[in-house]
Amino acid sequence: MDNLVGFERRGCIGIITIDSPPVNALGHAVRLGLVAALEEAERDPQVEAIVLNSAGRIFTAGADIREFGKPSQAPTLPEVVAAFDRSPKPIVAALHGTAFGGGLELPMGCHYRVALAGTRIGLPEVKLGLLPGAGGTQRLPRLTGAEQALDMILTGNPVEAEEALELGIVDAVYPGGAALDAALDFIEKTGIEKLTATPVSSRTDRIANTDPAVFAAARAKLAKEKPNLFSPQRCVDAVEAAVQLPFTEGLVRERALFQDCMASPQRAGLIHAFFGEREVAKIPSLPAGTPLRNVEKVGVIGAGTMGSGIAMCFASAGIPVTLVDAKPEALQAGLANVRRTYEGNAHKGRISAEEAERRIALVQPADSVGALTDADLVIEAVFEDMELKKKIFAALDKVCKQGAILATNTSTLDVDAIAEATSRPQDVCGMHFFSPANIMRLLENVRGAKTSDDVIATIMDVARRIGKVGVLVGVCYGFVGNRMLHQRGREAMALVEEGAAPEQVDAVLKNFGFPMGHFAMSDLAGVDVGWRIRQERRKAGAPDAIAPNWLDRIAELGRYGQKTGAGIYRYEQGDRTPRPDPEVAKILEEYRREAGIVPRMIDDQEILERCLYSMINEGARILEEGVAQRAVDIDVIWLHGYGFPAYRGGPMFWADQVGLGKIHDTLVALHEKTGEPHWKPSALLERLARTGQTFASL
Ligand code: 3H9
Repeated sequence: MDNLVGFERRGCIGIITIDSPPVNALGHAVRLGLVAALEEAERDPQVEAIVLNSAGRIFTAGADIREFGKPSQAPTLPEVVAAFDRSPKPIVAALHGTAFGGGLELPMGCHYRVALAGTRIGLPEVKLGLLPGAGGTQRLPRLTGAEQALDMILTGNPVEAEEALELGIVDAVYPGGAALDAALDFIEKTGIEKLTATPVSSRTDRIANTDPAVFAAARAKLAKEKPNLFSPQRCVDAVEAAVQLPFTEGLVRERALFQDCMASPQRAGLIHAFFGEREVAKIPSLPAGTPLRNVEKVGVIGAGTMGSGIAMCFASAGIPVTLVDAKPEALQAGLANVRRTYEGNAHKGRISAEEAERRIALVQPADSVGALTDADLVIEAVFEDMELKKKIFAALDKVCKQGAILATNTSTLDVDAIAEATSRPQDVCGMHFFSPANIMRLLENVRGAKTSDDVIATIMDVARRIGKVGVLVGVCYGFVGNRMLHQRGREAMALVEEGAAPEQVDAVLKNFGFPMGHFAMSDLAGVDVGWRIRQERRKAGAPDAIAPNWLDRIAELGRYGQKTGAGIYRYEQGDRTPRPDPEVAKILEEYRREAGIVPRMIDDQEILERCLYSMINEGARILEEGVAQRAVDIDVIWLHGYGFPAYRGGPMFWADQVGLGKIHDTLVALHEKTGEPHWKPSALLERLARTGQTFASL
């Protein structure tokens, strides 16, 4: 326990070093060590100044999130920070890598902060449903002013050391070397006798003339943009307390607000989402030490929106891509999309113009798969047509080098059937990107029946390298995300058929926290996309092909959604706001009359339960079949691919909170009422409900 925080003296400087891998989180043992080391430094008469340093690549990631929800153990983090704040000897924090949350609050309890260039400095607590609860809401405004502090605390986004210097958060930035050396140099250059132990808490210069309108503006913005979130409002209250109350009273207020956030279910959901994102990278079925294949060159087949988007995922990560399309116009359009996107990024200042050109140059065009002989990974992203895909994979089998990974981006077709078109099914897998591929973080990596372990390990690693959240899934129609979406879609459609308006269904989903409703999303994706897939499946005589429905009628009228200015909603020129359309109401009326349906009033609760419980039941089937490894994998897919509100933790986590018994009973009632087989609770849900267990307990 002792060696998580070390103390040594060099001349007249005491050096406290946190060494608690992997991220120097400020757990109980570290807090004890910090207090002990500080006492030692204060006791030692030879120590005139103290440096707070840490080992490893991250200064500290803040409080140990794994301790949240458990009884707090003294000394608490606020107590530790207070001890540093009142130290009679000047303390210089030596920041490097990342200083987040409590990992910035502790340095703000020090008297000086020195950072290496590029250090990321921030208070991301809001992303976990919290607020900075170790004095961050009181000290950051004192360093940089309330408006800037509010911005950092409300977005949770870090600033780099150079900006932190301009903002007054750090006192000096050093270009490189070790942070400890930077701090020692800072002390030497300043002159140890000139250092003062003046705490940040005693300062008022930056907050003295705060305009109260800053808080009103922040509240108005939140009410508009994040009306469902609990902690951001409390962040504003806490920063307001910093300017209105003396420091110690402000701290008391911060503490109370922090506890409110800690007790909120949103905190639990967001922390589940945080750990979930990391958990999905772990594949329990892969033997330890599974080797990775080398992926340095990539091929993408199909230069449409999806293909060019996928190519950009690699180019952005510095990996060269050959973009293949047999149609010259399509290839040119794909390249133009790449150029437009990167130039746009440069224009908005997200990347430099040189970086944009470098990325554009990494995407090389080709008109045939013959150009992919040396590709390590090939991703096919052509139209959803099994015969076409089989032809492409047979061709790849002939030209690609041994050991190349052959992936399909299909969202609906059978990866195993595609693999059989090759002589090397062990090298074939799915990599299901979400549109727009260069932006959406989710990547469903699909394991086929014969996909080898090293291919799986490699594509999970590739996901990480290109900044995606890769989740491993098995083969089935729609994989995990779309298979569950299909359930929600069917219910949304049925609810409208029975009498609800599309905008009522969408409003319920938006109030739940989805960024957009189901039908607004259909309009965005293009009503024609689903329509064509339905037609294909009907033509192919798929046993579960959907009977003609009211949405077909909308598509048949050429109302494809946003891109045609009308779909399920109507759109005004240059405006993406979905507006209810009386034309659609008429189409629906007609459709119901012809189908002999007498429309009824449907309440919001029924809409919510039918849309979401149908998904949960499908999620349980997916788990039962082993298509997803764990409930958390399903949660992460929905959080990153479908806008499931992060503060609800994901569908399976949310279901656990609602209670599986309640969901089960509702499903049984719907099954009895309608006789529809999809309402029959899955065996897994049935068992968990009966035994009082949760998905999390599996
Ligand atoms: C806070 O400070 C509250 C205070 O205001 C008030 C308190 C009273 N605790 O992400 P990685 C684990 S709230 C425990 O893969 P990277 C992580 O789960 C905190 N564990 O590395 C993973 O474990 P595993 C505010 C943590 O280099 C391993 O460390 N701070 C914590 O890609 C490696 O993590 C934050 O919100 C933690 N705080 O990214 C920062 N952080 O190997 C949260 C990480 O078992 N952390 N772990 O899967 C991060 O944003 C990133 O982890 C960081 C490193 C950028 C630091």
